[in-house]
Amino acid sequence: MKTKNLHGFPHVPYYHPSDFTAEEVLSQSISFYELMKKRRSIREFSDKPVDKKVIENLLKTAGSAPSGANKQPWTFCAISNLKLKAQIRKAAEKEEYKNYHQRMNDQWIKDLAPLATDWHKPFLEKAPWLIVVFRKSYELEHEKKMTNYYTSESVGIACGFLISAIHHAGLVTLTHTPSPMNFLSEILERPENEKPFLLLPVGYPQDEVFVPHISKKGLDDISKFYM
Ligand code: IYR
Repeated sequence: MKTKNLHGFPHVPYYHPSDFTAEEVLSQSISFYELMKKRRSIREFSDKPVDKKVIENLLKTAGSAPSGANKQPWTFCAISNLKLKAQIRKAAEKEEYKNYHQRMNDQWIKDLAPLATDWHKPFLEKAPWLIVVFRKSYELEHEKKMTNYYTSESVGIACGFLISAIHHAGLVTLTHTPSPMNFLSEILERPENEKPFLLLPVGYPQDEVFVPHISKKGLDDISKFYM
């Protein structure tokens, strides 16, 4: 393979996935938007199984995300074990009960009302897979702490890849953030350098699912062009 040395490190040719014309670039940008805008957070899952191979591919996509100094500061725990899922549901509902009854202020409760959520989290058992994403703020190398960089940004981007891959595969998820989440470290026996970041139940939706009638801001509201 052709290589080039830059600052003493080997660089390999970048193979662009295709040579699209400007028209094709436009049509690609439209078709991806058309696909992604159909994505919704789904809380009602079918118990139809999803093959482990599918989850592996989704995680490989997440792992292809960019990260600070390419440190890849993440661990994706994929759980289909019924006992573990039941344990996670029980612990999450305990925290969520406190959230909905004490911790969230009136404004927060009001903001959540259109989503019709509450402290019950049956999807944590019903979805065939739970993916718990952990953020590694440092690595332990020979008992030495090696700091990772921009870990929240990096893991956030990897989660974006993962959510897009789940949707592209025809499956559904929701971004569940039970708070506090440390029970996940205990149940999954994660090391000290890993902190729970996000929980994604993954599976097929139930036969008939209704989602909140909400809309996204328009381009003018989210962007400003400087030309
Ligand atoms: N974590 C809680 C509450 C919740 C918070 C936000 I911000 C949401 O967008 C949705 C829910 C729960 O999962 O119910």
